[in-house]
Amino acid sequence: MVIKLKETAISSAVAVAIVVTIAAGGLAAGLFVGHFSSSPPIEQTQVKSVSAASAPYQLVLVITTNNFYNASVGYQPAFFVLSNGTLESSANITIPANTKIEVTIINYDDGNGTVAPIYANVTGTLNGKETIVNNTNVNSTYGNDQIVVNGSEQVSSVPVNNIAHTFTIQNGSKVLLNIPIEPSSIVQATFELGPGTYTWQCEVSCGSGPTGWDGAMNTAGWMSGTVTAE
Ligand SMILES: [Cu+2]
Repeated sequence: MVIKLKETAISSAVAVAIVVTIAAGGLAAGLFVGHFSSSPPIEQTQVKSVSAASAPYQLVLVITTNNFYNASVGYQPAFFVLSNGTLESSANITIPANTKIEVTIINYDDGNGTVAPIYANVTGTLNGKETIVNNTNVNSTYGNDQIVVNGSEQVSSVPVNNIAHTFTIQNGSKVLLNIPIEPSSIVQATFELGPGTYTWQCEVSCGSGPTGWDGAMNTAGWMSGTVTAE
């Protein structure tokens, strides 16, 4: 009995699909061959191109801690690109040029470095802002800095002593993009880059050595790398 019901449901669904296909084909033929043939199906082409242009490109970066660097340095934090469910190297990040990029940075690290005050400001993003989705744990009310986080919070800067890492792109001394990232937080921002290859760098001294600028900080795929917009 059950099997028979399923069969009936499937065959009627197929029948409906065939009818719809024939109807759509007839409509399209009418538009092209009928007396509307001098004007193309404007509605359809416009809808397609607008939705494609306005959809931002999704870039997801993940910062993990305790990545083995080498025997003398030990473990270091590192940026990765989340791609099809896999953490891939952040050494050379490729994005489309002149396109809205919606970047989500998932940071599992609390950080232990210092940063120059200029990098406390959000720079180069839509409205000069970033959204901190959460700054300690999912469902927490207070983050480490005692900022109340109810779901998410839009900020144009982050307290300088509460930045674990940054995702920063500079052209010489000009800051093109700066996204400060709070400890154990998820940060979202939208930006756009013209074509070219840029250097990205975390500006928090989260690496090894006396200044914290060795190890991860000066190694591509850890706390620096390139961004190619093409
Ligand atoms: Cu860092």
